[in-house]
Amino acid sequence: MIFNMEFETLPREALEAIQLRRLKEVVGRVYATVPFYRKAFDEAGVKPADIKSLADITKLPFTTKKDLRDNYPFGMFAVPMENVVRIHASSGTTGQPTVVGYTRRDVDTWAELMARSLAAGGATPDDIIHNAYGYGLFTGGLGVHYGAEKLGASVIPISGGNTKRQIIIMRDFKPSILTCTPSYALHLAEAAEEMGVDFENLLFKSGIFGAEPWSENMRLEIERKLYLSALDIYGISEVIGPGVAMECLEAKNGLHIFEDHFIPEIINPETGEILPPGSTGELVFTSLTKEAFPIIRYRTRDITSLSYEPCICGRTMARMKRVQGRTDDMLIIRGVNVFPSQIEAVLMDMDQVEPHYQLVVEREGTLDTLTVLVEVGEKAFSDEIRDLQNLEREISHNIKETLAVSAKVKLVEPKTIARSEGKAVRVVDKRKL
Ligand code: DLL
Repeated sequence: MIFNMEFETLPREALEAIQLRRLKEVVGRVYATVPFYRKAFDEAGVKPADIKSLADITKLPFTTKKDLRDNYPFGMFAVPMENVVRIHASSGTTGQPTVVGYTRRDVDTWAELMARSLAAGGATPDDIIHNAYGYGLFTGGLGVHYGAEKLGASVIPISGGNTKRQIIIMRDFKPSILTCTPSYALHLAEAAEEMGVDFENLLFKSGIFGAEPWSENMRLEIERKLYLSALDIYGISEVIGPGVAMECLEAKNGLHIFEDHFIPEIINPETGEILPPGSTGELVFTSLTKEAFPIIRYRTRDITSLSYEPCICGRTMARMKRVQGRTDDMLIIRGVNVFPSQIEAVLMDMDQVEPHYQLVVEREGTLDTLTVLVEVGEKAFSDEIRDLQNLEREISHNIKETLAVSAKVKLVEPKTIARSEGKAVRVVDKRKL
C-alpha cells in the first residue's frame, strides 16, 4: 500500500511552495513564542518578514545541541505545558540529555511520517511488525509503534532485550517486518541459531533498521543471515524521532527525506558554509510543522550528502546517503579521519570474520592508536595460531589499503564482544578514562 504518497511524488515546485508557506509560518511562530529564538534572530538581525523565499533560510542562525542544553529541560518548548502530551529525551551519552516535547498534533504528524516510512519499506495493513526498538524515553519504540498502528498493521510491542523470548515470539507469531537497530538484528540472528530457529523458515520480508550507523556491507550480511530485505531508516529526537528519512524498497539507495515536514541542508561543519547537492558535510534540519518543539536549522552533526536525482520509486523528495557517522564519533588516527562504519565496511568484506567488532582508541605519547577487536567464527578460531596471525595481518593490510589508517587487529573468540540491544557501542575510547 502507498500511504499518503501524494506528498512524496509532488513536482518540486509544488513541494517547495508548501515548504515556503510552512517555513514562514514556523519562523513567525518560534519568534513569537520561544525567547531563545527571538534573541537569536534579533542578534542575527533577521525578522520573520525577511523570509520571502526558501533561500532566505540561510539568513536564520543555526541551533546547536549546546543551545538545547542551555535551555534544559523545557526552555525550547513553543507551547504551554498543558498542550504537551508526550516527552522524550535522548540518552545523553555525550552529556546532559536533550528533551523534546510533542503536542497531540505532533504525535499525529509523527505517526503519519512513520506510517509513510513503514510503507516505503513495504509494510501494509496485512503485516505483523515485530518492533524491537526500545520503548521509553528513546523515540524508536513508540515512534514505530504509532506509525504501525496508523498504517493499520499489527504491531508486536516487544521492545528491546529478553532476546530468547523475542525468538519464540517470532517463531510462533510469524511477523513479516522486523524493526530494531542493525546491531540488534544480528544479535537476534545469532540467538535464533543457538535456539535452533532458522530465519529461513520465518516469514520476514523486510527489516527497517536505524538509530546507528551501519555500512552497505553490513546490509548484505544482515540480509544473508536474516533472509529479508534490510532497509535504512534515519531519525533524530530533536527533529521528531524516527521517520525523518527512509529508504524505499524499490531502490535501496539513499533515504528519502520527508521534505513536506523538514528542510535539509548540508554545511561545512568547520565554517558553516552551505554546500551544494552531492557534497559531503554536516546535515542540518529545520522542522516545518512541529508545534511543541519546532527546531530551526539544527546542526545534527551527522555526516552525509544530498541528492535531488529522481528515484525509480517515483518519490521526488531529496535523498540522503546513509549516514557515515557523527562528527563527534570521527576518529583521528595519526592525522587520518575515519568513521567506525568505514572500518566496519572493510571487516564485512572479509569472509572469515563475524559482524561483531569493537574499536579501542588509546594514546601512546602524543599519538592516538587504534586497535580493532573482531570476532572470528568457531572454526577459524580453532585454526593454527599462525593462520590467525596471518588473518590479523591481512585485515590490518586491508584497512591500511582502503582507509590509509594504521590499525592493530586482534582476533577474539566467538561471542566475546558485548552484544547490544539498542545502539551498539563501537568505540571504547581509553583516552577519556
Ligand atoms: O536514534 C531515532 C531513531 C530511532 C532513528 C529508530 C531510527 C530508528 P536519537 O536517539 O536522538 O534518535 O539519535 C539520533 O542517531 O543523529 C544519528 O547520529 C544516529 N542515527 C539515527 N538513525 C541513523 C541511521 C534516534 N539510519 C542519532 N544511520 C542521529 C546512521 C543514525 N545513524
